[in-house]
Amino acid sequence: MLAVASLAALVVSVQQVAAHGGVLYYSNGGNWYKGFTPYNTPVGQVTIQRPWNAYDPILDATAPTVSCNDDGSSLPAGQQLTATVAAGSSITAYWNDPWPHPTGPMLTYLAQCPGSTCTGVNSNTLRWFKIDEAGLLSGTVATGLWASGKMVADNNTWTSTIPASVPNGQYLIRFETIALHSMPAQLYPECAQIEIVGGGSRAPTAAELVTFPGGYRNTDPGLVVDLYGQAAQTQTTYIIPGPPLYGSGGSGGSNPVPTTAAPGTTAVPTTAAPPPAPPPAPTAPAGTVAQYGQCGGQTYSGPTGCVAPYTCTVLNPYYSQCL
Ligand SMILES: *[C@@H]1O[C@H](CO)[C@@H](O)[C@H](O)[C@H]1NC(C)=O
Ligand SMILES: [Cu+2]
Repeated sequence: MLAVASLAALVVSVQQVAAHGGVLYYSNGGNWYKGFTPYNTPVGQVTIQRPWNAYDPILDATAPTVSCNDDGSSLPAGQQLTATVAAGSSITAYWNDPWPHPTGPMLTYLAQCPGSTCTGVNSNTLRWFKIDEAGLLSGTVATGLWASGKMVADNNTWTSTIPASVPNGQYLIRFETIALHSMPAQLYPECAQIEIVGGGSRAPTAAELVTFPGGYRNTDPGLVVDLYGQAAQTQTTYIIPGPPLYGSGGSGGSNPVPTTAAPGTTAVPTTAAPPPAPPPAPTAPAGTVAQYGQCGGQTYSGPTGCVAPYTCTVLNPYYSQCL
């Protein structure tokens, strides 16, 4: 009887493994780091990764767990390690093999911790900036090559470079893949602790920083993609969710990224004492929507007219945008 019960439990756990997963290892500069082992007690686990307890996706992009998975709090000091990582070097995250979801973006974020260690720091209190992003690499939304498809092809790994300009310090690095094969989108974030050395002096700007939760809305165009609808057959653009890329003004990928700050936000200079905040930009007349603003969609009830010269463009049934 006992053997039968154990077998049933094993079958359930194997099915979970087959359906979803997360980051199991990291590598950087020739060093190999084993991640946390979910479904196991944290007792005795020693790793740079923040603990996470299930292979399940996060389906609410505003959930507290969106920062570092469920629940992402650190191991006790002594068990929670921090990898030393050189600015300018690349760091690779290894998802379980095979990663089952080849349709969606890949994103990598950093958040600096106050004080001398990230151990014990609540990831929900940090401000994150995006150092890497890739979405639809080629083809159409329905049948094209997605960044997560490339991740699967590359031995279920994604490699991001720590920008050389990032200041030294204690950071959480947050690798994320988002799977779009069903709605709501499935978010798979995972965090690890790193100390960046040999870095630069460009702090992220205010416009580049977000909190998690806070960085995404469930209505973000990149989270409400219908892969199976009519529009996806011909659509070749995909808007990656989250803030503008650190140090950007543009993206390295094929995705349109706003090159101007969102209305009402102002990039803060990184050096010198801040001058008094400039007066807010004049608000658009009622009933008009600024560039990149939402102007339509199935559950949308706001204004639908765009500020000249932009036109309201249907990106999918759930989201139209002034472009
Ligand atoms: C592929 O990933 C596995 C971990 O999933 C790792 O052990 C192996 O070394 C990787 N292979 C290559 C060629 O990098
Ligand atoms: Cu899954």
